[in-house]
Amino acid sequence: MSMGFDKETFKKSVLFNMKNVFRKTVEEATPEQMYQAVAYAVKDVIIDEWIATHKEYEKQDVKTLYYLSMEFLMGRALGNNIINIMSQKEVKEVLEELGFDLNAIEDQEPDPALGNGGLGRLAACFLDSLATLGYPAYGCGIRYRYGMFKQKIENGYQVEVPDNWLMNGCPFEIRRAEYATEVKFGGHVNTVWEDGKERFVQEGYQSVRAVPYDMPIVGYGNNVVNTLRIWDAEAINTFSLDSFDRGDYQKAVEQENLAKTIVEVLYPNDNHYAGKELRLKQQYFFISASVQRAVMKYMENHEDIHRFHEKNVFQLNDTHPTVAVPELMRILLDDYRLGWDEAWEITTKTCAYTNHTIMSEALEKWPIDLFSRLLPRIYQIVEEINRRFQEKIEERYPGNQDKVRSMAILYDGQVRMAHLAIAGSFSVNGVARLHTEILKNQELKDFYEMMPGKFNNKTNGITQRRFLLHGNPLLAEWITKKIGGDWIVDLPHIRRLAPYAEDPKSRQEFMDIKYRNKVRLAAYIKEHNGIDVDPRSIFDVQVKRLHEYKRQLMNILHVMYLYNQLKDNPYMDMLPRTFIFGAKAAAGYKRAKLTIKLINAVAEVVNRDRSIGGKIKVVFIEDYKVSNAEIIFAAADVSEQISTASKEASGTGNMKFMLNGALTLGTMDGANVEIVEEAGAENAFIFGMSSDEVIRYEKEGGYDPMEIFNSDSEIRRVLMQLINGYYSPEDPELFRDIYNSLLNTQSSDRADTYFILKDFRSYADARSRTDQAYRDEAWWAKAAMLNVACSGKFTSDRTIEEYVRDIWHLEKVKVELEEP
Ligand code: GPU
Repeated sequence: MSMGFDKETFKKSVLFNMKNVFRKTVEEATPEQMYQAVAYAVKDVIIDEWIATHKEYEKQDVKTLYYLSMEFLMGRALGNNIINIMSQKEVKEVLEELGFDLNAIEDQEPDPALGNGGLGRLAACFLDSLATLGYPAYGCGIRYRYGMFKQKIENGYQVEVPDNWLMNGCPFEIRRAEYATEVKFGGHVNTVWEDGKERFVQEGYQSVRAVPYDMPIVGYGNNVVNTLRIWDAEAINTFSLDSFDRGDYQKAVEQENLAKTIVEVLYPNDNHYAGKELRLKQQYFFISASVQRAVMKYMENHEDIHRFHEKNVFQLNDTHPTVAVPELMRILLDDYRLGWDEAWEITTKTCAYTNHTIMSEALEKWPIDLFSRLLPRIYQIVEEINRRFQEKIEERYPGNQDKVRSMAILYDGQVRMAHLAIAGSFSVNGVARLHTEILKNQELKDFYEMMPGKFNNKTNGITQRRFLLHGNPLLAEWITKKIGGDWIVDLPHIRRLAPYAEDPKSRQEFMDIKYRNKVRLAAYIKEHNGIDVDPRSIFDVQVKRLHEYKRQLMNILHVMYLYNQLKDNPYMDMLPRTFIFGAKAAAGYKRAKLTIKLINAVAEVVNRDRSIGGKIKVVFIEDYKVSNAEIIFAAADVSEQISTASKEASGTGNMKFMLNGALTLGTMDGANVEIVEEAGAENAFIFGMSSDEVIRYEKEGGYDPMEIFNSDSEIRRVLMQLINGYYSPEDPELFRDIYNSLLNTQSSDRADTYFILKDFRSYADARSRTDQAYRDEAWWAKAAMLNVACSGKFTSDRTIEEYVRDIWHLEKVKVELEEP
């Protein structure tokens, strides 16, 4: 139990907050009001630790990490915070005494979904680990009014519903008006002379006031509370009629509107660059505010700006925050009047960049006209960075214009943000071993050759506190009973579970827990989808964003293929299997949305068909998000990780499944490679082309999906069902686009860009191997337990320790609480 926690005080605090916030007694309260009152009471406990942590940071004058990210996919805070202050048992008891159930109260909290998928969730896991390990860190981001949309399925189609997560307020956040800063857009740059030196001033700009809201990030049982700082935008001048008189009316209205729109909504694109002006505004808005504040904070208790990098490090979560490089330069040059070389040295010793994809459509390339119009002073600085960087390239490769062209920051009318990030950072890392190798040898080869020392790998990780301790309490308790609780803060200890994989009784206990978790998920599915699923069937799960490269289409095509086989032979020897999908598609991604419709259309036909004896069920879980993810991972038998090799930088869902004892059915892509290495190839089902083969086909051609269509009648039959109305009798042409994508050369792309038909047979074979393996329950239990036992590497605690050792160089801080 946490030092600062006392049951009676806590109960009083709940009652007090109920009265103070809602003017109600607990008996009169709705569950939602009870959630709020409990959250405020928990915040009361956290606040003392929060204050103590920051006192300690100041006292020790620590080096601080700023994790700069457009996305933080935090998920619900209440349950996690209660676990991390180690008071779950006590809070549960207090609530029971008051007549409430903790789980039901937790369910009242909206999921803060200020992120799309893996990249945003990684940021959230990192914050959890940083606090738990005691490292001084801020997450810096945007307080979007609307987060990731809520997904409704209507008539099989995805419908996007706005996510008004702040509707009832957020009890954990604190508005910090005292740290508000101004962020400027547009106008032009004027040169004035001052003390014989040029000074650049931005004039005729519009600006907004950036106001930070702080959320506590609670470490596990160590009194450390870090901060997620998300910025809201407000109008700089409250609207006044004077401005009308002064003729500034138009500008005042514009500034008001700018503030309103800038933080309005999270762009729902994952792994995709859309080039929207408002998105660039969002990027500069939160970066300028965060960097200004970091510099100000540093100067509050340091004299010498030249040593800024000794106390501060900025980690850029993909290229989205890359304007931090020219923004820090701007502050050093214009506000602190440093020379270019000294400013550049500080900047490049402060910034580090993480790459999260090699998909070319995700690369950010801003048109120069847009970029320079919106950020005129920043653009000037980028031009100078580019000029000097090109000089460096020429120095290194005299006369080699190809190198200059391939590496330039400004090229072909565009600002290439990845190149700016690499030039401006002292470290460039990929997120899994294979991904980093591909960066070094293919995508960023030229950069690697010129500056090999910058490149390093940091294989992703996940927090076991949320995805096992909170999400799977049955398994968590059982593990702790067997081997003690060290795994909670030191996941590699979980290897002590391995010997139990040999023990029949332990296997039985483990499988019973899996079964109970499947019952829990079945109940969720019944309640939310109205579908009955059999918890004794194999739960075969693919949950992640919908994207062609992740190949949900291959999965559902294979379900169609199995269904055909069953229709031909209803007595086919096949274990009952429930195929579970969960995925949001970007609102403008047509083919992804059509794939969701296809999955639901297949579900509609298959789930109703009594002739197949319930051997196949297909379930599409609506609104996949962090809170239901916790329930889904706990219940999975098979983890579908089937991206085209080379395309998934790492994946992190794969790790969450493993930790919960699902077996991986996957390609040798991303972190799957390392998962299989840890778990043993014999405890996974691997299939498909290697990344080398994929890359060779992409370079040299030689793949024709039509050959497969012509020679494989079963595949042909499945594909024909996309265009003969088998799953869409009311509109036989409905899935024509999907059919075309697999067989007809698209405008610029090869047909079947993601090698679905090429890998199909190998996938089908891997799936039938899982069916065979599941028949041997003892074997399956052992393999599943070994997956859990071997998951130690994939804790984000390990990832963070590697970032600290190789990149951030932070010191661990201990926080002692004074006796209450
Ligand atoms: N990722 Br770029 C996203 O979730 N969104 C993005 O915009 C970009 C990358 C993911 C990768 O696809 C996934 O493989 C990786 O595990 C994750 O970032 C975290 O590194």
